[in-house]
Formats: sequence, C-alpha cells, structure tokens
Amino acid sequence: MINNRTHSNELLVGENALNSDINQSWEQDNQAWWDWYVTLADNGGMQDGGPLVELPTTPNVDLPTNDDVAGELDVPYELTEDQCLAFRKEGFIKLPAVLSPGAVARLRQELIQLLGKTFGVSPDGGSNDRFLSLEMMWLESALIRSYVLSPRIAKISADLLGVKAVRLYHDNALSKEPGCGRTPWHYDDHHFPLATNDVVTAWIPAQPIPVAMGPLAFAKPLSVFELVKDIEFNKFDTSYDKQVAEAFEANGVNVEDGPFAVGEVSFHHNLSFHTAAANRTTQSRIVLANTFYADGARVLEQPTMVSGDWQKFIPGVGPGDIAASKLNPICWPPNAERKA
Ligand SMILES: O=C(O)CCC(=O)C(=O)O
Repeated sequence: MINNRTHSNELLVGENALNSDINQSWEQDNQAWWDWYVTLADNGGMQDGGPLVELPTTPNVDLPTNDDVAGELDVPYELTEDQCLAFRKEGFIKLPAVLSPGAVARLRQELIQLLGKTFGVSPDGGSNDRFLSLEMMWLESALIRSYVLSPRIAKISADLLGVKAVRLYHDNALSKEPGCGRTPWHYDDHHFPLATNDVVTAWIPAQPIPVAMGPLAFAKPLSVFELVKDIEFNKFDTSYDKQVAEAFEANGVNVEDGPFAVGEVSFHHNLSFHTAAANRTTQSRIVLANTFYADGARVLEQPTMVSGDWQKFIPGVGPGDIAASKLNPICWPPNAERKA
C-alpha cells in the first residue's frame, strides 16, 4: 500500500482520497462513483468544444403498451455462428433491430421519467455536463423490468458468451448529458467484481446515437487489452486514459466508433477496451446498460474501489462466494433451475 499523497482528486473522500491504492472499498454512492470516474477522461484540456449540435426532431412513433414491449422482448433474436465468432474475436458486436423504434421511444420516455424523479433534472433541459447513472430500476419499474430481464437480450448474451445460463449483474441507465466529456478508456474486467471472463454488457441506446452524441466505441480485436495490461490505473487523474490512447495509437489499433441506428444494440465482453466521445448535442445520450455473467461465477476475493457500490447488486454475497443473490436472477434460459 502506498501512503504518500502525491496526487489528489477532489471527488474522492476518506481513504479513497488518501493514497494511490485501489484495493479498498468505494466510500460513496453510485452517482458519486460516476462523477469521479468521468474526471479520469482526457478531454484535451478543452471542456468547451463550442456550441452544442441541435439534432433533427425524431419522427413520431406509436408507443407500444407495457404488454407489447414485454411480448417483443420475449421473442428470440437468432444469431448466426459468424456473429458469435466475430464477437469472440473482436470483443463486441453491434446488432441491428434488436428493439423496434416504438420500444426504443418507450424506453427513453420511461428512463427520462425515472432520471427526472431521482435527479430533479430534465435530461434535455440544456447542458449540465454530468454523466448521470441510475441502477436497479428493474426493481421499481415494471416496464424497465421487461427490458432488463428480457429473454431476447439475455439469450443473445448467453449465445455470444457460449454459456448455458446467464444471471443479471445489474441494470444501469446512463445519461450522458449535453456537454458532458469523454468516457475514459477501460475494460469492464476492472469494474465488475466477478471472478470470470464470461461477462457481457448489452448497451441499449434509448435513441439513435449520431457521432456527435458520443456512441460507445470499441478497440479491436479483443486481444488489444494485452497491449495495455501493464499500464497502471491512476485514480487521481487522466494519465491512465491518456496512456491507453497513446498505446493504441502507437500500435495502430482500429477503433469502431460509428453511430448507432434506432434499435441497434451493442454487446461487449468484459475484456473489450471501450470509450465514448463527448456528447456535443443538445439531447441527452440515454442508454440502458444491462450486464450479465455466466451462472456459477464467484465474486472476486478482493474487489477494488473501481467496482463501486457492488454490494448493492449482489447483496449478502461475500468475496469468494458464488454470485447468486436474489437480485441476480437467471435471465436465460427462462425458468431455469437456480444453482443457489
Ligand atoms: O456509456 C458510456 O459512455 C460508458 C458505458 C460503459 O463503459 C459500459 O457500459 O461498459
């Protein structure tokens, strides 16, 4: 453990702020974690990137009922063998038409309402520069439950990983508000306290995402994590993000950073390095990110502060135990016998 206070980050508190060690618990709540985390992104010293882009108004669609959404999200999405192989090689895949335009519009409407209730903000009400995060919404919203426990999404996740059954780690509404800067380069292995690499996140946009809004962007192939595995994470400043970007640049790593069409969903592996550009539009970039892992996985022996508020998502389960609390239902296959 290093006890010199060589750097600081004003959003860290308590022991988290005192030394450069990350082998300690996160000492604040989930939103404080995100507020801190985005300060680790290098924005080139320029937070002010000029006027925000006004997007064309989205065409009106008929909003489906709760039952329509649940029905749609029950229907399997058949993957080809080539798609599964591409995911395993590249570490991510972007799949078209996982959701209908109506289901996307309904998701956005519901997430805006939930985010508004929690944070007292209107997500499209001008720039507040923040990255808002709201987790475990499936426990309070029947509609969100359909998107989170969806057999359609969970089966894609299980098929891509090539495992029989997947459990939910958590749901997470991510609202990158107008003017908010980059998401730092990272892989989720660093973030989730799970002792397995059979982990995938379904990143479900609640509107189309043009480049100006900061789509999730993936370094490829999956194995590029090897290039940066010796770069030390720094919890105080942007040096980790910068060094990863430099290493990728130096090695000519390709990055998929294209837009997302309406209904398109990406799935990324926990070893896939990803980032996202700033949201330079006047609209919030709202996404539902659901993370699933192979049934039977255990919690790490020593989760770090980068795992944030993880006990909230796996309550009553200690380090080294099988991660199977009542908040981690098996989402695929349906009605599977629980292992715990
Ligand atoms: O939405 C973002 O900008 C980051 C999301 C992310 O890193 C993730 O879902 O793993």
